[in-house]
Amino acid sequence: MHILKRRGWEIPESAATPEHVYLSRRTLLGAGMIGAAAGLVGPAQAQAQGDPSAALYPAPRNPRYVLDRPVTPEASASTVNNYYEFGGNYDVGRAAAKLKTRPWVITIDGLVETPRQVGIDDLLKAVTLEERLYRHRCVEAWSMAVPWTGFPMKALVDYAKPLGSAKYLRFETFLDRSVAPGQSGRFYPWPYVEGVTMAEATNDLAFMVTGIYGKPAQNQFGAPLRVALPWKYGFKSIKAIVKVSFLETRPKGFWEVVQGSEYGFWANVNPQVSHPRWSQATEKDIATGERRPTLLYNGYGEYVAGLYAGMEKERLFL
Ligand SMILES: Nc1nc2c(c(=O)[nH]1)N[C@H]1C(S)=C(S)[C@@H](COP(=O)(O)O)O[C@H]1N2
Ligand SMILES: [Mo]
Repeated sequence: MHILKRRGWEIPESAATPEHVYLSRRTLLGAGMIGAAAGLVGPAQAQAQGDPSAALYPAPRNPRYVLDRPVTPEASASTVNNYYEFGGNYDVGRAAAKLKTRPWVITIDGLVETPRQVGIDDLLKAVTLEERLYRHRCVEAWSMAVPWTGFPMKALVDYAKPLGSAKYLRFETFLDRSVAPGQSGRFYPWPYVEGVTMAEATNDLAFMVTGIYGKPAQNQFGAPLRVALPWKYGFKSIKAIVKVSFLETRPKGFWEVVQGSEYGFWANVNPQVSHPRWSQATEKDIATGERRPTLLYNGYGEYVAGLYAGMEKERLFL
């Protein structure tokens, strides 16, 4: 972050997209310029100041999670993002880059042994990062497949030490109107909130994401900490988390509050249950534009179908 600021004089604000930042930092490191400008001893320190977690990447890939389609090119995945805090279109990279992700404190509260606050880098020391190839299916019928880096949500649950009475996790995104223009839209119930059951949170597939494509996640992906629940519609995968609460009662998600007739708590992917305004039978690949049939639980039924046995009366697929 410090480096970013110091480099303000080198590149115009308009060119400061994450990829430009990355590339020009490397160029500067090669020329030995950052150390000189910042008064640091060397490139390693400069890099560490830029992102304290950079040395944790790339993390080893967990071979258990395989795809049935190619990985979406980074250039596509990082330019088609949904992040309403930074605008209603999909091109939010530049706006989201303004969010400061260090220091970043996560509050853990509710039904836990001891409510606590933890900085993201301390949390990263308490877990082991791995890479997983996951499909990602937005409720708006587009999809991608990406290499996330992160740690099992179960590790977060273990770290939090919930009480036996905890039945749900509730996640909350930052709230800062000065940096996120979308949060000035008073129609929406900011901050963004999402939730899962304890059984979902401790399922093998539930993943806390800190990185993508073998490096720390750029802000548009939800840095420094977001969720990935690949068997559910994308809106469940909340970004930029500042609070995790353990509750006895079911939390209401952001979109459920906005439009409960269209977006529910479970939001499991199902090609046979249409959104009230469109079909979910197929999905469009964000990179190629190709349409492919959508799969029940986004193809992850072997992992998660058991979670919903006997719950046929619930709105499992909205
Ligand atoms: N805080 C926050 N989290 C969010 C959203 C958002 O607008 N704000 N959008 C959701 C939706 S609808 C989708 S599809 C995914 C998109 O993730 P991606 O941009 O990494 O593809 O993020 C989800 N998480
Ligand atoms: Mo979405």
